[in-house]
Amino acid sequence: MDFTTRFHGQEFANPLMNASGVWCYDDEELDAMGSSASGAVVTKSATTNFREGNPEPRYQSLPLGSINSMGLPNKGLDFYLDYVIRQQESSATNAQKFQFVSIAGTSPEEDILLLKKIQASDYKGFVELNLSCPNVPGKPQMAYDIDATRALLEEIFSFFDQPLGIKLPPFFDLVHFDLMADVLNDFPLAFVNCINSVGNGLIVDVHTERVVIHPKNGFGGIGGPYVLPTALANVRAYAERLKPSIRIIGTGGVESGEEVFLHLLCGADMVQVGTQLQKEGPAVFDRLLKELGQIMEEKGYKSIDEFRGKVRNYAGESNPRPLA
Ligand code: IRO
Repeated sequence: MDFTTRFHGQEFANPLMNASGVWCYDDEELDAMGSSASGAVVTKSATTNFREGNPEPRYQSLPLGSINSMGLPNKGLDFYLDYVIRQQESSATNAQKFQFVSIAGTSPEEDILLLKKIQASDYKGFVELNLSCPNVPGKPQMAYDIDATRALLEEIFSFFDQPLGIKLPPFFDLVHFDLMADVLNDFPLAFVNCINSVGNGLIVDVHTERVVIHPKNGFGGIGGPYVLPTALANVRAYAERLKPSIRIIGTGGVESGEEVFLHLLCGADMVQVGTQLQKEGPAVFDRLLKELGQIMEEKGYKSIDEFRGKVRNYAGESNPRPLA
């Protein structure tokens, strides 16, 4: 089965990646992702300096997904740049996988400083700018402010010339998709990644009558099967609205090969896995590829490009985007 995925001139063995935040915090986790069957790897969203993150417990696995309020724990941008540059310069067969560095300043000013640091480094690859972290107390999810997002992108593209994508929070109103797509289409963005966790959900244990995580009185980002319809809607909404040069990474609700297939069918170029990777560890990628291969075989597809973006409306018509 041919899972080969082209993404802005880069070729990956398959479209699967970790979602930033899961299995990408330190050397040990990143090495394990490197050895996994994933097509690519993204690093934990980085700030300028090391951050401890929020108090524990800050992650809870749930029957239908997960809730987290990690609070951006990370080892600082230098650590992730060094790691990825080392991998890229190595002769390892998996060196090609390390093409995505995620950053998340706690202010627009910090985002700019992080990007200037990347620009001045030897890193060559994609940058995923996270404008949607829901868990830093007192800090809004930047991308919900559409005017502020435009202003930030204007400043970024006045100096930054490496391939940049942004990680978006979920939107729920078609007018919001229109407004955000109008902003994104005005910039030479390489990709959008949708969606981040559904921010500020609340999980309450009926027996103890308590919330299940400590930070923010229990409010946290929801992931996993709970969010699949929202994730697919966001992927499809941007596939219908963005210019073809802005590619799409689909994230949210992948448990099996079926959800990988659905993300691709709705228009995702690559697909990230968060909650299920946390549950199952990096071996999840072998299973997902096997299951995706079985679905493709049953349907008679030999490559992903044969069905990518071709979801049909109720009348049976499809409106795929041009391929990468
Ligand atoms: O709490 C986190 O570290 C976190 C981040 I930066 C994010 O973008 N999304 C998420 O669910 N958790």
